[in-house]
Amino acid sequence: MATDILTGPTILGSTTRTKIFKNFIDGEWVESSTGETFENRNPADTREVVGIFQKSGKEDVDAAIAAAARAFAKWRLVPAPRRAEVVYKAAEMLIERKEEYSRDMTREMGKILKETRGDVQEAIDTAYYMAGEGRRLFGPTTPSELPNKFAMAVRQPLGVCAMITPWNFPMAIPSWKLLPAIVCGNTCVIKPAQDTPLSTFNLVRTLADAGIPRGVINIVSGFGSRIGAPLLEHPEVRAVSLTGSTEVGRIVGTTAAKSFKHCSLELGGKNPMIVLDDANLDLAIEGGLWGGFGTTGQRCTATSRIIVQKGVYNEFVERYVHRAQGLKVGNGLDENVDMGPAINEAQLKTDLSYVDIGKDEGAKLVCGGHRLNKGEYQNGWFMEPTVFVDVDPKMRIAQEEIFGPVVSIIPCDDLEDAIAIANNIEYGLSSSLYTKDVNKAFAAMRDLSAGITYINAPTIGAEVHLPFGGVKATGNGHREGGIGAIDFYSEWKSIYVDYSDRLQRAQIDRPE
Ligand code: UN1
Repeated sequence: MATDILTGPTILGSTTRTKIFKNFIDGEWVESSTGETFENRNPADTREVVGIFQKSGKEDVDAAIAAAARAFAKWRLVPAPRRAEVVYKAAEMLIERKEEYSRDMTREMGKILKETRGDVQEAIDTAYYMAGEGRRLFGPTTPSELPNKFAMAVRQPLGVCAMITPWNFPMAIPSWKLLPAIVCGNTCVIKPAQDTPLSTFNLVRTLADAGIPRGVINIVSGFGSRIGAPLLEHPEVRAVSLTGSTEVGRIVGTTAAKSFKHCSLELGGKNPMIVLDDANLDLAIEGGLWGGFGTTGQRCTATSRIIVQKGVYNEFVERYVHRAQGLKVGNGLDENVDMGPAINEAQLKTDLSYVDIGKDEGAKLVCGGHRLNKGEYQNGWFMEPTVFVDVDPKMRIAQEEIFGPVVSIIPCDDLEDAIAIANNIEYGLSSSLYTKDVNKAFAAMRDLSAGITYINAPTIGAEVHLPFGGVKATGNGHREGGIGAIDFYSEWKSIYVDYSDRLQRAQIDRPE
């Protein structure tokens, strides 16, 4: 097999040679037909070029889809348990490569090593889970209403699936999509986020090393503006899966609808954590810091609103802010760092613009709010952990997804008030409640409108064998993770076998 990496030209001022990564199409590592490339730079130190990737065009997309379509003819006939064995083997290989891939991910994405190890682990967990599904893929058998007739439903693959993935979980999220898709017998073309293609390459390279046949998984790197439409509009593509913003989701959803493709959208969030007077405050503070500033707030599940009951409001705010001020910001490769940079300049600008928006709206800024760009920070996209208090739930900082380290703390009267505030929002991905009262916990589990609710834990940290996704503008009703993913990447075929040797008319012949 051709190598996936070329050694590129020496970059100015650097003594090391930068690696050039190629597309993976039909089992070969190939350069883009456009002849153009783009740089992947480290957001903690933009002097470092992590790799150079292909800036692909329509021709590359068409070649990848054609390869996937050819591979589908054979792959769908490979028994599912055998398909799953390759996925199992990839899990074992990922364990061996975990440290290397985690370091690569911190360099391209910025989040701290603890978290990038978690990201690779999430891909490993998904691989083991989906490998097991290869021996299930259960469907119902059921009695027929007629004698000597057998009835069942089986899962069938869809065909070529297109995946568009985000930069915040650059290995975990591609694994949520690719692994159930191939276990179900589909073939795939994936376009990784342009900020973080390397981690997706590492995942796909591992799957290739584990023995995925040529054409079953193809990677085309580049920019959505150029290759998004050719991927989404191609008649041969039967399913589309996107994790991204609500704005992009609307475009992808309407484009896919025109040719009746299955379409799974995982979009924005503005996730509330409720802290009641009876909560374990130490635990709630710890959870709120992890949920709010983990991944620099760049998770769709990030705890971006903390709704605190009046009896503990002042104490919570004081202690939370004190702890947030103590978080160490820096390069995620340093094990002492708690929070890495924003992914890129545009995201940092957005984060900072929301600081101004919050101030203009009259929210009280009590922590952070500034860019860090001196000394160790001068070459990265860093900002301080930022907290607004006394936030009105209608303010933009409490309604819009920022995707940065900006937390809004909102006072509330009681659980009922808290749930009303929590639900009065466009999104509905994750939610959480801190209380020791089991009655209140169960009421919240029922009434919070979100795809995920945590009790006594923050809004982040979903496990891969449970459904992942949200309500309202967070998605279009599909779920990733667990059996939801199998449901998306397969479709039902109902089968009737009549062994009576005579015409039996359903609904008309009604035997005694
Ligand atoms: C995302 O933010 O896009 O539940 C995914 C979590 C992670 C996945 C987050 N396991 O926070």
